[in-house]
Amino acid sequence: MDRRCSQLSMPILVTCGLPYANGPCHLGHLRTYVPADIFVRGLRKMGREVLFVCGSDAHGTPIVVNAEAQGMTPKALVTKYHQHFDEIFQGMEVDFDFFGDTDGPVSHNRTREVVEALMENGYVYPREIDLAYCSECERFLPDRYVEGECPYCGKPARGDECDLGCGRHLEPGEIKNAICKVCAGKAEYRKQTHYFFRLSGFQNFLLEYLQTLGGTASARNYAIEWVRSELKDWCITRNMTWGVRFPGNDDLVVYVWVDAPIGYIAFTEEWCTRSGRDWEDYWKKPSQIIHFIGGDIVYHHCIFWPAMLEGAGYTLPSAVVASGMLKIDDKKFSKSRGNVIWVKDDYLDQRLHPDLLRYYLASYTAHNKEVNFAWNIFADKVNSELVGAFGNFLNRALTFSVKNFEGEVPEGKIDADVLARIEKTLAEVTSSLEEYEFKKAADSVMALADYGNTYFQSHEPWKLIRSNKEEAGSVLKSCLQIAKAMIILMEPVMPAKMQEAWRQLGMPGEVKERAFSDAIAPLASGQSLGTPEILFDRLEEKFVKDLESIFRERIKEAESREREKTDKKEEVEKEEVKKEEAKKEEAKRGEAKEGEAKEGEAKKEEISFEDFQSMDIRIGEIKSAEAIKGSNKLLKLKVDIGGEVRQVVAGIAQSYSMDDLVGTQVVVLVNLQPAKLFGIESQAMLLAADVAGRAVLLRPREAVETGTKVR
Ligand code: B3M
Ligand code: ZN
Repeated sequence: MDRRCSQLSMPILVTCGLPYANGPCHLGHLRTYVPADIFVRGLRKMGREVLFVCGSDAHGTPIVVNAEAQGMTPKALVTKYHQHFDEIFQGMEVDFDFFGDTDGPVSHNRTREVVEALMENGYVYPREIDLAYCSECERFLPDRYVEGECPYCGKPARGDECDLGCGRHLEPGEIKNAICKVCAGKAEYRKQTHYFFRLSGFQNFLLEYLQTLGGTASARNYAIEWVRSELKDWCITRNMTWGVRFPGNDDLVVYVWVDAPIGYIAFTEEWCTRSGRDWEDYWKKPSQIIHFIGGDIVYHHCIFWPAMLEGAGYTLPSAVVASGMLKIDDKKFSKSRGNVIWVKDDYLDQRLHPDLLRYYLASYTAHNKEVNFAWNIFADKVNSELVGAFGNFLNRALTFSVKNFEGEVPEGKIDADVLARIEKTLAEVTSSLEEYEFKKAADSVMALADYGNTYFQSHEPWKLIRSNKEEAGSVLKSCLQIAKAMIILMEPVMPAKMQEAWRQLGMPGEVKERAFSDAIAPLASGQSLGTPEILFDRLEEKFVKDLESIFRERIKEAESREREKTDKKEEVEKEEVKKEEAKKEEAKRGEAKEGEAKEGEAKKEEISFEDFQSMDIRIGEIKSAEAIKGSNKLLKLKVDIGGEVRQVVAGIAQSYSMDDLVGTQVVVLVNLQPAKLFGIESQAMLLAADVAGRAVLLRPREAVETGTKVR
């Protein structure tokens, strides 16, 4: 977090990305919520007052489509999953002060207020657009109601995103060859007036704002790059009835990505009303607003959301903390392929303790990196780290003291080295949490446990107790002090288990309420200890195998489901393959020359540095792009290479739309022999990555002067 801000006593608000109330909670969700909860608990232990809110995302077409499919109203579906998430969060000890939903009246009102403010300030304008319309169903087809082809990469796309291809956000009307999702009929395009948010007007503001944005560096850097390259205005209305009515036009609702983040404000308001506080302290005055989100919604939180807040006159977020994605068994998480762990069915209902999973998620890797989950790794971590190191130390220190010192903290002096070691850990834990380094925090408490085990082992209290009871007392008192520190410092990660350990240590009250600094407050000799018990149980092999087989069964089922689908589709696909091949043939003929360079791709001989230097590679800027008659792969481009404009023929028509290319900086091989393609001379070559036959252009990471040399 921003240290400068944390010095001042500004109100702190922490939020988590809102889960769609559209399906059960899976491990991918927890990747964001658990670390956020750890962070909040940590801040509170540093003496800061923090408000922690979240809620269900109730709107958007997936919810309506899904509700229809299940024969429910959207409201009923939302209620069902809202309750589910609420239960899971309690079960996982993710302890929001308020967990709302975006269909509540406060959310509706706040959304309308923000949109009206944007309209008054001139950031919203109407525009007539061509929208997919199904004449069979007599309706416009917003977002998930429509399927078709991505206009940029040609892959199958649905609604507002190209999820199987280039991943772009798709604006209404952009999708090609639209098909109605309800009746499967071919859609037509009809004109209708929609409302746009003038995001393009916020470029300078965002560039400046993003420089100061805290949180994970990768989120900030991605956002800066996007803002530099281009900002398109966003269509913020949809043809639906489920959602927040657009002010002044009752036939439209606002796009879900408008009202979803406004939920953060509404939930703050709802909590404030209950607690007699003023929500404006968070959203209208200087405050610290920290958003925890999944790495896939950085664009919405670092670009769209701050622009909206700025345009409507609200306080801007001070940090966006983006978590890395989750993999299962090293494979991409996928519900349809069965590669998923459901938090309720697969974890909590198996009577697994929430703290084990919290520890796994916090300590597997850095917050911005990808986490891999597998049951065997989980079991290894539990058995070696929690049972073998952490639990073992607590149990040894406690059992020995109870047995040899009448169940009390012994007389004696705490070792100065021990106190210094605890102080070091305390400093590491606080600074790691402030920097969103949850793994570092958990690791440093674990290192303290290792230190404790070594300390106990090397001081041999089982011998000392016979030769020098007083010294044995000091050793044990030091060990119990380490135990106390471990419990306090680990509480944010494993709250329930640490409370249990706290009780065993004989400490009164709740460890949750104890400040981190209490870790060095010395234990009082003579204080009664509790009854030592095993804190973490070993996960037995048989149990782990059973968990694995549940998971494998699910994958198998998904595979056979997929196979059925594929069988049906096969005929259709065969046809498509034929067409595809014909297309490729045609392209090959056109690019015989370009293809030459590709030969011998597998193995290439070493070249000298001089060989490399003989290539003149420069940064160019595309000035214009035109289709080439007879080729659906090639485009004719004019590229400025620094004071000179070259004509380039490039095989990128299927990867990019022509409008998109103009103004883009590219990497150009300038001194390649000219060649003729489709009868047109190409005087240079653009460098691109070959992604399974699709050309992905290389570009400088930031804008540089045209003509800059590449070395
Ligand atoms: N409901 C879920 C997602 O895209 C979406 C988040 C909203 S946060 C304001 O991850
Ligand atoms: Zn695409």
